[in-house]
Amino acid sequence: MTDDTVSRVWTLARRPTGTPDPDCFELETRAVPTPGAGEALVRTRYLSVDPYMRGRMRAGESYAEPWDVGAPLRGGVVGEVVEPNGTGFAAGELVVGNLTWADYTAAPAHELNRVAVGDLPASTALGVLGMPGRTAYFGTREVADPRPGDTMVVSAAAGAVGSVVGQLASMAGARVVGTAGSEEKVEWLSELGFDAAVNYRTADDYDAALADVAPDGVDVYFDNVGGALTDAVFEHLNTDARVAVCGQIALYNADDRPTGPRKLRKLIETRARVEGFLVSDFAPRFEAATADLRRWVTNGDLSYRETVTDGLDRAPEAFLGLFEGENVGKQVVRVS
Ligand code: NAP
Ligand code: FER
Repeated sequence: MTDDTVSRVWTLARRPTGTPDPDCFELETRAVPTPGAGEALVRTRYLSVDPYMRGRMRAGESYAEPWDVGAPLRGGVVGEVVEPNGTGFAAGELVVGNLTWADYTAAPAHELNRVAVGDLPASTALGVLGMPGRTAYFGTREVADPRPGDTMVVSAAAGAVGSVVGQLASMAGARVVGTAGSEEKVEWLSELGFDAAVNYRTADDYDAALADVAPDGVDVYFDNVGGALTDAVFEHLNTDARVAVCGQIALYNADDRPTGPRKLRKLIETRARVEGFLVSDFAPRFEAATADLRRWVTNGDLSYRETVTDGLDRAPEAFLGLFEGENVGKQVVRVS
C-alpha cells in the first residue's frame, strides 16, 4: 500500500552524457499536490517509458521539450481520478494524459482524456491503443504505404511500434521482414505473421543477412533504429523504394553524430523517397485510429505484448532497459 498523503516523484538529477545511468534520476517524496481550479487529482496506475524521453534529458531538443533539471519527469500516464474537482470527470474514472513520473498529478481537464480501451486492459492506452499504436498506424498507412507484392523491412520490429507496423503491413498485403535483438523476439515475430526475421545481434554480416531474407530487394523500409543496420538496408533498396523514418534509437545516446560512409548515393540510383514523420502530425485523426486499432485487437487481427515492470521506484530501470532491448512489445511501469 502506498501512503495517500505523500507522492513519490522522479526528477531529473542531471543531464547524461552518452548512455544515461540511474544517477540521472532522483526519487523525491513530496506532498500530494492540491488540484487548483479546473484541475483534477489523478493517481497513477501505469506510467509509459519511451525512447523519445532520451531527447528530453538533453537541453534544446527539437520536438520534445527538454525536462528541467530538478523538475518532475513527465510521460504518458493512465490513472484514476481521485478528486474530479469540477472537471467533469467522475471519481474513479480512468484517464490518460501526459502527467508526471509520480504517484499523483494534478492536471487540467483539457490535458486528460477518458481511457477508451473497451474491454482491453487499461495499460493498452499507453501501447497498442496509445501513442506507439498510433505511430505505427499513421507511419505505416500514410508514410511507408506498403502494397501487395512489396517487401517491407521493419527495424526494432518486436517493440511497441514495430510489432504493430509489421502486422499492419501484412494486412496491406506486403511481405514483411523484421529485425530484432534476440531469439525470443524473432520467434514472436514469426507468431505475429512476419514472413522472416533477423536477429541483428547475432548476424555478423547485415548485408548477407538482408540478402537472405529479402532476395528481391527492399521496397519499403520502416526505420526505428538508424545507424549501421539502416546503412545496410539502404544498399538493398529497390527502384522507387519508400523509407519511413520513425526513430533512430541506435543514435539517441550518441553525443556526436557518428560519421562514416554515407549511403545517400543509393537514393539517386533508386529514386527512393525518404520521409520522416511525427505521430503528433496526425493528432486530428487520433480517435479514428484508436477505434480501428481497438477493433483489430478485439477481433484478433492484431496481437500485442506488454513488458510490465512493477513499482514506480523501478521506472528509470524500465526506461534504461529500452536501450538494451529488455522489452518485448510495449514497456510500461505498474505504479498502483
Ligand atoms: P520499442 O521498440 O518498444 O523499444 C526500443 C527497442 O529498440 C528495444 O526494445 C530494442 O530492441 C531496440 N534498440 C535499442 N537500442 C538499439 C540499438 N542500439 N540498435 C538497434 N536496436 C536497438 O520502442 P518504441 O516506443 O516502439 O519506439 C520505437 C522507435 O520509434 C524509437 O526509435 C522511437 O523513438 C520511435 N518513435 C517515433 C515516433 C514518431 O512520432 N516519429 C513515435 C513513437 C516512437 P532490440 O532487442 O531489437 O534491440
Ligand atoms: C509526439 C511526437 C513524437 C510524441 C512522441 C513522439 C509523446 C515520439 C517521437 C520519437 O520517439 O522519436 O507528440 O508524444
